Amino acid sequence: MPLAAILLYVFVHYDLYSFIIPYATPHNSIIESNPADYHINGSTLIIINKNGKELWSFDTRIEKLIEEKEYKTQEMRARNESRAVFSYFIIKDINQDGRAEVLFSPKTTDQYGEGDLFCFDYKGKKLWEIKAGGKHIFGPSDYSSDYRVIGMTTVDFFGDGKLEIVVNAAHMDDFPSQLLVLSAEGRLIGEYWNAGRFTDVAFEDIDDDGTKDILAVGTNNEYEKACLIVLDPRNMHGFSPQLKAKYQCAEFPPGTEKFYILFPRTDVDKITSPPRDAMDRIIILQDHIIKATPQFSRIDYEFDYELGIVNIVRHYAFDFEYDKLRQEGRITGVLNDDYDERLKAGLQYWNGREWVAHRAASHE
Ligand SMILES: [Ca+2]
Ligand SMILES: [Ca+2]
Repeated sequence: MPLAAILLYVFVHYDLYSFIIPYATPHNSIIESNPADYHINGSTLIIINKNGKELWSFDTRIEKLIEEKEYKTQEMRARNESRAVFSYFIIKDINQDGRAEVLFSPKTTDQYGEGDLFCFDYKGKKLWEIKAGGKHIFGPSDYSSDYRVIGMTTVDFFGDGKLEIVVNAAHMDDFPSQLLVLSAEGRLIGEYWNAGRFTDVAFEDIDDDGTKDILAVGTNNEYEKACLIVLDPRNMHGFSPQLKAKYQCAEFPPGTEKFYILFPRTDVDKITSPPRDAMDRIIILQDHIIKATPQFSRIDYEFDYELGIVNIVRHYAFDFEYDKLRQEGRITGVLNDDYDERLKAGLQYWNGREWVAHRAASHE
């Protein structure tokens, strides 16, 4: 080997090793010490790294903690379904410090004693904790502070890389439900109360001001209808628009939602389904379309980003059910364009004072 080649060989290898070796060790140690997965053993959460080695554990002291497989089933749903099924457990670098945090909400077999959400750093140090819900009076009744965390999800609302946490919480026994937005540090950014469960959320900057908006859907118990609520995470307070005193909470101001829309019941779902409808899911489509689908009729309602209705899509299953009920004499009517127009006209928007049958914002 000529001398020049030997020198080149030494130089290249020296160079490679001088870069690889010093960086290899800390990099591996980050992977080694980073939370990657978990087990649940009795009342204890056990955090493991990607090689399955135990890193640390946290004893919830809850004897009736649900089993690991139930946590993992929920995670699978969150991953596989096209709706944001809220997780009970998230491992993610939410504060952008290069290490994974662990977000954990203990779930119990009888669903009582829930409502806590913990955030741990990669070493198992508790960074913060919150308790969802609270003791409030709605109408004439006291509602206890027994709330469940239905689930949570993370989203970067402000485009700074740090993740905010959206928590879906619900009273154990009745309608009060709370959607919370927390910063990566656990600070409460906003909370909105609804007289009915939240079932799905989507995040999209619909007014193009640089902050993602929250499109939350669920049910409203007073009206027994599916609902769509548009919220700005920077200005999120108060309670859903309710007319009956039973559903109102004197402690909360009127809600700061941008839009609140109720969806019409169909003649089919009133016959075949339980009294109260709820939204199954919300999805943002291409071309600035928001698609919301109530769970019984499965009819797709497509809105533009100003929440005007642009399209209604009925599916085969609904038409089939309709024909069947018509043949049985339980429904009179025809499925045609007029039918769809009546559905569109059946949408109700809250205009800050009352429900109206045309597009309106809550605060205009
Ligand atoms: Ca982190
Ligand atoms: Ca926005």
